[in-house]
Amino acid sequence: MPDITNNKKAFKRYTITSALPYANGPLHIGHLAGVYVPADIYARYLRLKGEDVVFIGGSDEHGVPITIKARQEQTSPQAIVDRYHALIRDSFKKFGISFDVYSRTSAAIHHETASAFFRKLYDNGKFLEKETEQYFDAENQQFLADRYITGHCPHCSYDKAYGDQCENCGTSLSPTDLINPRSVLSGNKPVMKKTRHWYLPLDQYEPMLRKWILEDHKHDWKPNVYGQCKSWIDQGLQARAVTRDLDWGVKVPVEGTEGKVLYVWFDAPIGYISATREWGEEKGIDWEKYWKDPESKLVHFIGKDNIVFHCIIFPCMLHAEGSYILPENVPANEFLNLEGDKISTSRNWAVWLHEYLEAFPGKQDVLRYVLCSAAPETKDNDFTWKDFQARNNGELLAVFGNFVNRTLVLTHKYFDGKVPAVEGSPEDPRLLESDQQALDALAGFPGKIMHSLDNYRFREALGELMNLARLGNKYLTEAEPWKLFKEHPERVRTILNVSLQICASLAVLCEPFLPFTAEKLKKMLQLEFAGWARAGQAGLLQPGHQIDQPSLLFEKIEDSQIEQQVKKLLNTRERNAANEQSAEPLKPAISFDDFSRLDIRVATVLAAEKVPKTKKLLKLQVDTGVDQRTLVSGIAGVYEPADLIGKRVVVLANLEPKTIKGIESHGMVLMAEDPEGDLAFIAPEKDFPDGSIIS
Ligand code: B3M
Ligand code: ZN
Repeated sequence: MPDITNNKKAFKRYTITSALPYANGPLHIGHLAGVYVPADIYARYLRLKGEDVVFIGGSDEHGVPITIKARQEQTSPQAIVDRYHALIRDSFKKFGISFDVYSRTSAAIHHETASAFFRKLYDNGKFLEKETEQYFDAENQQFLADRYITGHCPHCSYDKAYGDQCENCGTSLSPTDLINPRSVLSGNKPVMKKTRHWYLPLDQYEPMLRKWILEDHKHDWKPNVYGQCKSWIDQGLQARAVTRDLDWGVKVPVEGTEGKVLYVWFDAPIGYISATREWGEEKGIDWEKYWKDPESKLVHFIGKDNIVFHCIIFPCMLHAEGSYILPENVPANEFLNLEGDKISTSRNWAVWLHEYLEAFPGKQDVLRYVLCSAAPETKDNDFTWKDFQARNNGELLAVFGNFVNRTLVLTHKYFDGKVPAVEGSPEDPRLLESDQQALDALAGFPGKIMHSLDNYRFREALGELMNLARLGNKYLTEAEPWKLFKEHPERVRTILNVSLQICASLAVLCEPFLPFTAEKLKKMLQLEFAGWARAGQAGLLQPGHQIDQPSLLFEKIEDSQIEQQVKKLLNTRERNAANEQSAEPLKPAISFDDFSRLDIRVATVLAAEKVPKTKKLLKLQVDTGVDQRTLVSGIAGVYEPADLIGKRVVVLANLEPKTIKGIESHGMVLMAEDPEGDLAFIAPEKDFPDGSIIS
């Protein structure tokens, strides 16, 4: 991993953004691990150092996934985003993600900001205007952008690739790349229709990107991020459409463009700017310098699927606008898997944050800890409940919690909760070598943790924090003050003073990672504000300082609690397996009108015979209550003709007649089919007269 602390440029302030989650579903552990825990650690760390920081978050409320969800639930996009924006914001708050502002892209200030941004580029001739043919759903009278169209992926043949991306192989696509394209709205084959759009000519920015990324950031960007950018640039960049024919989004601010909005990936990153503006205007702070002053450091926290948008497209937009700085770093993470499988919303393969809190109330820091320890920083990583339990019981509880608790309990036991002074008798040195070693090691920790954090190595930083707790635990265990009090009370004073200094530094240094624990521990130690600079020093707690009664920082997580979670996932896995085996995917929604055009009724089989020279077909004579008619049905393999006479069936009576093997078939007998292809007639539960309507 690159090390950027050696050629560190000094910055006056920090603008930290975290990807804006789509407001079309709740948050899960993958979101936290990949983006928000690292971003929050970074923001808290910088604040603790006294830096000027704005930490930006918000909901991404435009885009096709949201309108599709609204359609599925037969409600408005606004209702969908209102619901999830509230849920998401609440989860972030509960997990201590310390945004300075959490905004949303349906806010008026965002529409205004994004619109002005587009308009400036438009007025300065930064776009190409092109008329092209695009897929159109004739039945729904709608252009099929992005996720409104699906088909086979040209790279991996996955049959549910979208018009903007294949979720199986990760390739980004355009609708015309899809093989056998279908409208998500109607299931129909789309037609081509002319439309006019604006494009950002990325190819024109290639020299700028080459210099800025491939040269200037060769050594400080993560290899996965740098590598993706290099491959994009080397493949040759193309103009990208930044508008869409949709009615949900930021309207294109150009006359005569009704029915067109900004592409969601054009407006969403501007959401970072709108949110900063909202924050600045509310607080009376000059927000623009956070985006325009070269002494501001802009850092984007994102997942790996967003790299191209944050490293190539958005920087081109910012550059084209002309007054903005570019990101200094984009420490994108890989993905977090769950118990060996890819996290998936549609398959409910996830640990949802709101459900976690129901199962483990008050244990936000435990999840933050585990997710940071297992963060997918350099490769995809796996979350397992066993690991979760082991890290809580074996690390947080057995090391951190145990050390702090023993120190505080002993301080109360021997010294009524007053910090003892380091003391010695004239013939004793005040500090033994072991004490001095512990204090020296303590002094080195803030620097080590800082070095890791400055390089976005959050796992490593957390590992160092735990090493400090380990140091304390070992020191206390080996010093055995409980055996010394009677004969050498002055040793006990020294040992507990040293242990308390370690506790105090832990309280300061753990704050970015474990904010709730830090707060509790500071309260127990009655430690008033102490910034990063004081950590590691032996004088954080002065002799005579009164500390509070200790309470446990962490609790044991029992096997039964873990088994419950594992069982829940096993159930999901079973359900998914059953669904994947048996159920065909749902067909696109139809209107009630569509349905009511079907004439389906109860009928009785009057006669049945095999259709000559076929294996499967039977010719049936049925009474539909309104007429007697002939129809042909493919059930000879399942039913013997003789067994069918008098059988109750259900018939689609207004299907247009069709000639099959020379016989005119008037309608269709409805049947159920299981995954193995076995067939069975369906019929009303009660003995209803022929002609009864099914509706
Ligand atoms: N909403 C995509 C995502 O959640 C998108 C991020 C926008 S960041 C400007 O993966
Ligand atoms: Zn694919």
